[in-house]
Amino acid sequence: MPKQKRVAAKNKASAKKTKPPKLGGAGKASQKLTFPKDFKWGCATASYQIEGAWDLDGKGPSIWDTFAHTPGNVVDGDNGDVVCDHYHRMVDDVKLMADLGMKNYRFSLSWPRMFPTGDVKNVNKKGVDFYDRLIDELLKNGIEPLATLYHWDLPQALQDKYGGMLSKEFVKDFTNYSEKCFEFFGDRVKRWITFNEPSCICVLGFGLGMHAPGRANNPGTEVYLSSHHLLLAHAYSVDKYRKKFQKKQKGVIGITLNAEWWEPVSTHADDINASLRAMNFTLDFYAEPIWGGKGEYPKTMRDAAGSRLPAFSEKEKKLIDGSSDFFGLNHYSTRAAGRPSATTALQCLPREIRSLWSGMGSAGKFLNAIKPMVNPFAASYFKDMDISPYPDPAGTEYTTMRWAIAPRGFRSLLNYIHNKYHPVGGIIITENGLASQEDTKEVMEADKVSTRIPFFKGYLKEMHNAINVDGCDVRGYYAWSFMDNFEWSFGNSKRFGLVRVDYETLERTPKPVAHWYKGVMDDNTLVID
Ligand code: GBH
Repeated sequence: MPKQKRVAAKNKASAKKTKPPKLGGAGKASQKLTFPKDFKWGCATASYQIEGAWDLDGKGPSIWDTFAHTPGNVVDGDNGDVVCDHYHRMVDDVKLMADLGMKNYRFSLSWPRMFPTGDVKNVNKKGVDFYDRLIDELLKNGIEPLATLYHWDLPQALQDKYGGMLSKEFVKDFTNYSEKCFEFFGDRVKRWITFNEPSCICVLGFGLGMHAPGRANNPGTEVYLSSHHLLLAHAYSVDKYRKKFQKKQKGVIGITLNAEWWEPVSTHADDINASLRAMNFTLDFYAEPIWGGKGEYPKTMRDAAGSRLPAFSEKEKKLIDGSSDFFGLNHYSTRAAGRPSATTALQCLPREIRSLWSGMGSAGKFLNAIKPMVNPFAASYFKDMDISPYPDPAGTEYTTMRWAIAPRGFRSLLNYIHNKYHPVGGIIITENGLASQEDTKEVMEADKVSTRIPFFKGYLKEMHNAINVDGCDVRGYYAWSFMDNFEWSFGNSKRFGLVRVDYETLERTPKPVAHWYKGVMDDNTLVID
């Protein structure tokens, strides 16, 4: 049998053997896991993924409009032109949120909707008005807003003008933009996030070219340069808030980082070091400057990248050190890491191909994206990291993104962050969730037996363990996402919502998981039966 077929047959056989994880058994008393008092429960979305109205009422184009409008970048040629049309359905959406028991809602502000050219001197009144109405509507419905200033939709004008985040000019423009937002909305918004997921922005946008602005040309420098400017923009913006607004507005401001948990594939020191390097290059890259106490990048990264990784000046170090009132964390999955090995990297290729390729739209794009990972000659962020992914343990289950379902990894990650950084203000989970296939009404009705509710049960249970057993300071949880939406380069093909969106009729239908989640939020308690 050719090797490929053998592997496929083996996968099929092992898929048959593995049953869905049992969370307790019949006859066992159900377990009630209560969360800390004042725990913040809610859900999250982002502007480009739900709003639509991409060119209405004076909005300027963002780099995601440009990226999605370029053929070959997004699966099925999908884009955010209309998606959920939240821009026109906002009042009903907020009402539905309230009906589903949401007390907290994380959304993002679209910079080019309010400032079409990116420049704060040129304000689009109608764009500001939309967010004014959204915030008022939320408060009217007893929902506390958490606003993200940047969830990936940079004004295209700033990309054109100076290369966006590749230029230090970005720092000033972002700080000015954020200042306007504090001014406009800070009387009502008491929780702010500067950037959503620096690692995705810079690694996918400037390393793999899989996200806007779609660059993969110089992954050995541009990932670092864009990250550096992003962190500076974050620090200056927080400084602005603290000095000019915080006392009066009495809010908090922080940043959201994304991280997988990288589990060492063996107890061999080389593998343990490799898994730590993976944590350094993904999470600590952005966490250490902010919470590490010195305003510096991880030593492993400085050693590996040398002068390609810019250094902070003494003044900048002071500014960035401690520049977050809480630790925002987005978490989705766990992976195995070990010492570099061409063999295991190849073994993992089927998984990378499935998840990466289906997100790349075209073969040419995909090849372009894996070049920086596999080219042994060119300097790259990936080469600097110097690890290999290893295959997941047999029997691992996956979401439809091909991300492993591994709740224990969530607990490990929370412990890692808590023990390494002890963040003031605690950790807030600003995203966690899954895509699962729900293309038909029948499948949706069967959600109780699909992966969705068990996924949340598993992850919430491990979060509870991290809090109650391990003593981690976790203060909130926002499920991703309120409704199905535009999943970036995967387009509308992946459904992350608690609420189903029919993209033909734009009808919203809460999935069974939404009703289940309401129970958890209402009682501040997770029941495992
Ligand atoms: C977030 O990013 C975004 O903030 C949000 O907009 C998006 O819709 C949502 O998540 C869902 O994707 O193949 O096992 O190595 C997600 C960040 C980075 C999480 C890559 C999963 C790969 C997992 N993702 N990561 S794995």
